[in-house]
Amino acid sequence: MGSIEVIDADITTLRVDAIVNAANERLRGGGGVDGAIHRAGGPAVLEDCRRVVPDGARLPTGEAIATTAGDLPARLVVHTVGPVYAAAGDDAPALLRSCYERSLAVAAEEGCRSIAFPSISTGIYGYPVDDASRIAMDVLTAHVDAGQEPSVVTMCCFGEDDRAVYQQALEDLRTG
Ligand code: AR6
Repeated sequence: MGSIEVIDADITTLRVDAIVNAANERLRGGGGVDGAIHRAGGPAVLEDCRRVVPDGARLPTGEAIATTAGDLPARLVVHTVGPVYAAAGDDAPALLRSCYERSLAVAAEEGCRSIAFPSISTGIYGYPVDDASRIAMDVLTAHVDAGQEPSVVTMCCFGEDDRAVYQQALEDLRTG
């Protein structure tokens, strides 16, 4: 049986098979959780990012790709690119959904049994957290209910306010 947990934590501290990074299309680091992951993971993460997305290339929004986790306690990092809310328009929900789905699929290909997600797109990329939480929890509950790997799923919010929003979205789904 799988599980979903919503926690308030720094994702760089989690000892899971895969942590997901809310990256950008260039995959060269940035602010927010991306900056925290590169700082904690060290130069090996950036080096592997250069290998999987060479200079001049990009990882399309809604896609995901795995790299080493360097010095992090996780085994690997799955980088995904969330939609910039103001720019994505009507495509924003489908693109955000794709981030969660593709990250799960990449982690499964890598043999991961546990995975932790940050609140993709709701920081610098401006996605309203209420709407984002419903999409995220919809994908994650469907995945776990289908009995697929990675079966141990953590939604790792940064701050109690966000944690409460994601927890509520989970409970709303569970109670129909
Ligand atoms: N652990 C868990 N969550 C965190 C952490 C952490 N250590 N640090 C921040 N968050 P953001 P985005 C939360 O802005 O909106 C970067 O520059 C944060 O509070 O990191 O997808 C990339 O390179 C928020 O809830 O990602 C891109 O250019 C959530 O992570 C751009 O930002 C996501 O906020 C991506 O923007």
